Amino acid sequence: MIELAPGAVLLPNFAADDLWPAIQQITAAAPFRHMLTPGGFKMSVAMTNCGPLGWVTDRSGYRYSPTDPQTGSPWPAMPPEFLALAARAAHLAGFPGFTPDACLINRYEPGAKMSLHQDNDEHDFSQPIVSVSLGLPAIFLFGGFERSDKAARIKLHHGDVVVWGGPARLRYHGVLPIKPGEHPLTGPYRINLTLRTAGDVTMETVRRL
Ligand code: MD6
Ligand code: FE
Repeated sequence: MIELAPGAVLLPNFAADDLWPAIQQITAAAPFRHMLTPGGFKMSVAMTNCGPLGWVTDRSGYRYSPTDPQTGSPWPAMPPEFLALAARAAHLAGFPGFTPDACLINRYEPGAKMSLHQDNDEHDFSQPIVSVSLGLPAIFLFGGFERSDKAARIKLHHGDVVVWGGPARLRYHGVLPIKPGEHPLTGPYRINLTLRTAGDVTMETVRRL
């Protein structure tokens, strides 16, 4: 376990290939799609979700939704092995009792990236986020509390898990453009799972940037 900052740890090679069949089942029911930002740009990362709540974005803003806007159906169920892995990782990192209600699944093709952002659409910042990297490696940007703060570059490999919460919960972070490659499990992609507690979104208002 490697401490990245107070409240943030890297668990190298913590996740196993056995998550892959569940990911394929989820994406068969709720396929990856390139969502629109509130500003109207198509995201380079393709996304889907599982669990009671899913993170979505479109012209009207960022928010959590209990249903897939593409089908109107609930998101696929959270696989028990996702919950178990997330709880185990969070516990090791000092956050016992983590029970996520949302899992965003990101798929990066070569060139896809994630600009610096804060995860602040959740209602309960006392809960951590567990992030699982699979497939092609990525350079993760781990910044400070202002967008302009200098960001550390951390290479994330297949199986690496990052847990962050507490004093690190609102740090800016992002992912540099993925380099082309071929991974035995995921082929030409990097897959990232982020498990969160979104909280009560029944009175949800959307965040516009
Ligand atoms: C990614 N991850 O690794 C994007 N957010 O593909 C995130 O945006 C992220 O890894 C919050 C906490 C952990 C993360
Ligand atoms: Fe994030």
